[in-house]
Amino acid sequence: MLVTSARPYLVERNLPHFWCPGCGNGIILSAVARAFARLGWERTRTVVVTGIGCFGRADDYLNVNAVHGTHGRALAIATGIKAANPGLHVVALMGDGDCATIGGNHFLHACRRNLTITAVVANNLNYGMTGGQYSATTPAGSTTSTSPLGHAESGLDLCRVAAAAGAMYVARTTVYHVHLLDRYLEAALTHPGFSLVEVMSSCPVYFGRYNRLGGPVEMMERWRKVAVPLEKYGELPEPEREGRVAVGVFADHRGEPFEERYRRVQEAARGARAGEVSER
Ligand SMILES: Cc1ncc(C[n+]2csc(CCOP(=O)(O)OP(=O)(O)O)c2C)c(N)n1
Repeated sequence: MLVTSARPYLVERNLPHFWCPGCGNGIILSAVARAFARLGWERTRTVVVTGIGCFGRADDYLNVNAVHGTHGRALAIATGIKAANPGLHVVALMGDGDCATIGGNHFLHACRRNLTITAVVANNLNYGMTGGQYSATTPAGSTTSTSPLGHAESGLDLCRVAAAAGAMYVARTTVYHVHLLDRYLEAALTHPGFSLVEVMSSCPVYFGRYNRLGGPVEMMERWRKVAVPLEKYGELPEPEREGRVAVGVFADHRGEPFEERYRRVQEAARGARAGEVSER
């Protein structure tokens, strides 16, 4: 039933999608399409913006306006679109490489600026499309194609960064917890200001294989096991947090989004200009 209601938002002629068996991207894509359907968003007033990478191909399958941007720049493009036309629903779909790594600076400023844009990040903990290199979210010690002896850096906690930078709504879930994914997406898509839904996702072909996490089923099972509700995660002694992922809502604030502040500045500018013209 859910699939049927999402149909108008999917480009069925492009299906099946090109993602590998066991990849979490299809789960996230269908949740986004279902959310659009539940909210009844007009397709002509909805824009998805993507960068590059496996999840960056998501716009091929969504039957709304789409801009396929360059790696790391989805949020910069989304910012331009929303600022120019605040009446549009603007959603950026990105991988962790796209959002947290190459696009990290755009991400910080999008959180701080608080235009009403929703970022959906498929965090598979590596650069999937180019062969499993480490990204900014790859956990320390992980094996990737560029850290064959174990990753020496620590992974970035995207949700904490977003909350600290001022994003209005921030939540994390996994591809196993689809009910939470549906709930968080709907909350994010209807929240004024910048919102982020980070979805921990499986890449069995690279991250899973390099780290001996088993196949698609085992990786799915693993998300169930390692996910800990945010409140409980906070109570865990430091060593027990190792390998676990806090899921839940990291920020949920109400405030005036950028587009409203910007509209006032525009009005003031028009007023000043009109004054100048009448003085002449
Ligand atoms: C500016 C730029 N640098 C590097 C690349 C090469 N490149 C293409 S996809 C990709 C990795 C994408 O990883 P991520 O954003 O995590 O998405 P995933 O493929 O894992 O879904 C890279 C580095 C590029 N296309 N553009």
